[in-house]
Amino acid sequence: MESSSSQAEFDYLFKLLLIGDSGVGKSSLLLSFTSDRFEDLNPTIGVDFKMKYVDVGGKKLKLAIWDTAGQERFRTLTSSYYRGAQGIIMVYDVTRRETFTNLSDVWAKEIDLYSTNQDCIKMLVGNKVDKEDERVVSKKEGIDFAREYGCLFLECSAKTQVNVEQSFNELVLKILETPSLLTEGSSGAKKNIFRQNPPPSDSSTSSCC
Ligand SMILES: Nc1nc2c(ncn2[C@@H]2O[C@H](COP(=O)(O)OP(=O)(O)OP(=O)(O)O)[C@@H](O)[C@H]2O)c(=O)[nH]1
Ligand SMILES: [Mg+2]
Repeated sequence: MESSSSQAEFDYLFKLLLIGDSGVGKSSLLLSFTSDRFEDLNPTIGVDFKMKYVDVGGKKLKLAIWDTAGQERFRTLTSSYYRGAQGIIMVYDVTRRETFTNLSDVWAKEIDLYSTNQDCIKMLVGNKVDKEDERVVSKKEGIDFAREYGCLFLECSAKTQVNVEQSFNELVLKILETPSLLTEGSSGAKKNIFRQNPPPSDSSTSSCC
């Protein structure tokens, strides 16, 4: 995945959503992906948002990435952000078992309830693999969950950046391979607010009375 040089035009606009328990590293993954940085972040209040232009699969893409708060008190607010998302990244912390069990108890149910794109691509991400000594969820468990729920899957670390870009890359590639997600769902196709109006059509062909 390359950062796109031209930010003025793009082929598709994709809405992506990050969900998962508080503290699993959603905001850290987003910061790592968009700014190549890692720092100690405060818990997200409500919802945060970042944009990134990338070139993937020969297409210029504008990614609008919504980073939701994992804390339960924000659940009503965050549920409205599932609407229209072409990709949803479910994050858990490989060092905290409850963040993994909550995927089926909480997060998969939220997707079923609130996602509006039936073909929406789901990606499961096990974060914090740099803390291998503290790991309590095995890679196999992640693979099995992803298979059962029909998700893509990768383990990564926002801290070391391992597999962070690959996670977004794989998700976006899969969206590009899904025709139903490239029509009205990504209606930003070639949308460019700075582009001039098209030239007026040839008046000789006009059928106007
Ligand atoms: N070691 C390690 N720590 C991480 C990693 N990713 C995030 N953290 C730490 O985990 C804590 C929580 O990270 P956040 O990115 O704020 O988590 P979040 O999922 O956005 O949490 P909410 O906004 O409350 O939902 C922070 O102290 C991060 O520094 C990682 O890959 N490795
Ligand atoms: Mg956060």
